[in-house]
Amino acid sequence: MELIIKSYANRIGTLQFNNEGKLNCLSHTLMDELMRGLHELEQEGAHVIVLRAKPGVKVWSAGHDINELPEPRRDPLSYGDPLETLLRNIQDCPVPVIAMVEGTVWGGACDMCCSCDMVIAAEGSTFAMTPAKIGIPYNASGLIHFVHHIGLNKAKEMFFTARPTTVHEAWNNGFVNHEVSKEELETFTYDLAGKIGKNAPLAVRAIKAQFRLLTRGALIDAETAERIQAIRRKVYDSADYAEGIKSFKEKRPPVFQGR
Ligand code: YXS
Repeated sequence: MELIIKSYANRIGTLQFNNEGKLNCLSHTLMDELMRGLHELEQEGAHVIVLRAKPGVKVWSAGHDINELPEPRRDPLSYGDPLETLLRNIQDCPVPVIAMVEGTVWGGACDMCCSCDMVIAAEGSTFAMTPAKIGIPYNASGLIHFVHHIGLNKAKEMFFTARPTTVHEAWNNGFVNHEVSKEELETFTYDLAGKIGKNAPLAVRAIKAQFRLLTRGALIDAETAERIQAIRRKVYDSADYAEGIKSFKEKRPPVFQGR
């Protein structure tokens, strides 16, 4: 693995992003390595896994690799998209996964934190959901994640404004378990991971599995699911989605026309 550094000690696995040059953006390769790392660490006997970036990063992860977003007219966040598959892999990982965050977190990387079982973030961290800046309709499972974690109004504000949420707001919203100083981030996180690692692994796994089943979101009927898909298709078929990606690549502000 090149874009992820995997390590294991005392029942705690660690997966560290290793692509600062591209701001640890979630490329298909990096996400494949993350999923492989989760599986391997669980097989090696990890009782808990920490996701992290290198100490001192300014950008923890810049989110989905925009260069790998599908061209317009294709769903950018379909069920089989590597990002969606990664999020489910984290949620379904039999052992708890902790996001240890410093720096800024963007787009799909925020949803990745949401999919983890806990988030411990250093002072000065921020979290921004930016699909509306790029012209992406997001998707039902992702939106439900945020409603569950931070409540409907805060989730709407995060998505509609696309502004970075401070770690203190995120802690207040329940998105972050602990806000700690940069100096104590690593010690605090691994102490907490150690507490989990010492508990009965079968019980911890069973409790995580029950949380996963109990929080799968409200059941929706087939017609509602189809209506959601129709609403989303109008957006990823739009000229605005094409403009969102094009403007990012041309390093200029997007000019959205509402069509
Ligand atoms: O020009 P070079 O080749 O040096 O590359 C630049 C950026 O193009 C690149 N880069 C990215 N490449 C692909 N995907 C990305 N998400 C991405 N972000 C950055 O990294 C190099 C350095 O970027 P630069 O010059 O902008 O650095 P900066 O320090 O001035 O600004 C850092 C950021 C993170 C504030 C800025 O790069 C930024 O705003 N990036 C986009 C963050 C974002 O909106 N991510 C969401 C991606 S879409 C997604 O996750 C979901 C699909 S959704 O949108 O639905 O949530």
